[in-house]
Amino acid sequence: MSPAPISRRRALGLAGLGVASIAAGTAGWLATAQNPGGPFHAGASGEALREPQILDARAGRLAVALTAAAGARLAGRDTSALGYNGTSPGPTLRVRPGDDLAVRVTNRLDQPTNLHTHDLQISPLGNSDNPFLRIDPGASFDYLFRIPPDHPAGTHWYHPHHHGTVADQVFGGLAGALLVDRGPELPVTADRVLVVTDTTLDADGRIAAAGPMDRMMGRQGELVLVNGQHQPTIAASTGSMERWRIINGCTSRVLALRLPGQPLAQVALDGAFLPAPASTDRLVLAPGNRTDLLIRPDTAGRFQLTTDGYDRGSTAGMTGMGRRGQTATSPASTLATLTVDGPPRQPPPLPASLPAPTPNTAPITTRRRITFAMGMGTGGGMGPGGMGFTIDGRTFDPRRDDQTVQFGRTEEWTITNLSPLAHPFHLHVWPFTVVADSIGTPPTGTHQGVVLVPAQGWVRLRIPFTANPGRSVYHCHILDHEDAGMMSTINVRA
Ligand SMILES: [Cu+2]
Repeated sequence: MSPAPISRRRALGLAGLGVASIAAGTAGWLATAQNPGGPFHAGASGEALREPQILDARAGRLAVALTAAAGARLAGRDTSALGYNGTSPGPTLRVRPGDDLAVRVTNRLDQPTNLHTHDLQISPLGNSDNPFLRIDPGASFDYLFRIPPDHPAGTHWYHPHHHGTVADQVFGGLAGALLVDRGPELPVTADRVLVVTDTTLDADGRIAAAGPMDRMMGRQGELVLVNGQHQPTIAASTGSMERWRIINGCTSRVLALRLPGQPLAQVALDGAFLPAPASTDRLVLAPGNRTDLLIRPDTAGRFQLTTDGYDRGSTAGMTGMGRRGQTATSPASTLATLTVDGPPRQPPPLPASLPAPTPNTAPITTRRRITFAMGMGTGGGMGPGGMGFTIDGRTFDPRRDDQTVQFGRTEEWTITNLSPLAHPFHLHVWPFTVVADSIGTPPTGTHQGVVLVPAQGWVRLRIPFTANPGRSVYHCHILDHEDAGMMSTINVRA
């Protein structure tokens, strides 16, 4: 196969967001008026959900080679999307607390890449989860991720994190699940990984290039995929209890999950158990967030896992953007169908409690204010479409320390968003608890790694810096914004 270099991909000129994707029946026919290369025809919809290959640690170690290259099967067709070892998502890496995870990343792309183990609580230094590393085209790099023995069990993911190429590579298909597993913690009949990604392909299976408006608003794909499949089917029996680990691996799309006819019992968020299952009928996941759900069907039927439309804000009223501006809605979409067979049967009860991390109650030693902003022609350099994306008035400079933190302390950060778009805040390596926000979201009772900061709103976080000293980053997880400079450095000094 001859990989299609990204730089030579045909620009498809997608006209901003809200490009409608029309799925007709189960054939998965997708159309867009703006796609001069013709619509992409999904090769298969409704086929049984497949899981990425699971690579398991043995005797305390998992050594894997991941080659990032063009060429992956998506929506039942061979495409020139990007994959790890030829698949998108890449293999699921499963380790236990205390294990060593050794990953040799080989870059067969035509631009630099690297690897981020999203929300693993490990060192950000050296050849560990170091976002400042760069793997050039043709080169390989050996990572060693040492999982601490007291690391919580949970659902994480991995993806590239080289500043400037992250959105292209994740939208291209580079992502995979990374599970820390202590063994059977929940009495489930099935334990599934659902990696949700989105992308846009032309008739020839090439990834659409993003235009300035896509980069400004955060690109969203016309195709929403689960484990690289278009609207797959998940078969279950009555009386079962399944664990679904759902990863929002989309570049910018917010998922507002629903499964009408089945309550969603959330048991974990971002790789950390809640204190007890929380039942809901709609669950919002920003890009980078994960949730673990228990699904307990008691009668036969077909149930659609969908995402509602989600309003991420708009640029209306911003200087230079016109009165109507551009809206940034994540469109509604069907992700998968659950088919349940069997006579009516009661599933096992939900667990009464869950092994949530012990809440941090240390006194707050430092309070910081962090401000996200975007503006036309304002400070911090010019991003896509002339829009600047800043944190505290500046764009990313890897040489500068933006926050210096004393190791061992617990801090309170208030993230204020002056812009009319919601931005997901992500801090590497050090999970936080959301104490409060501007829209009154109830506390989750556990820690997390990504939180959506409401448009013109704020969130307040408690962050223990009690493990893993070193230098890393925090940023907007709309990956186009991160690439435009909405990222800062943090140095946690022992
Ligand atoms: Cu952003």
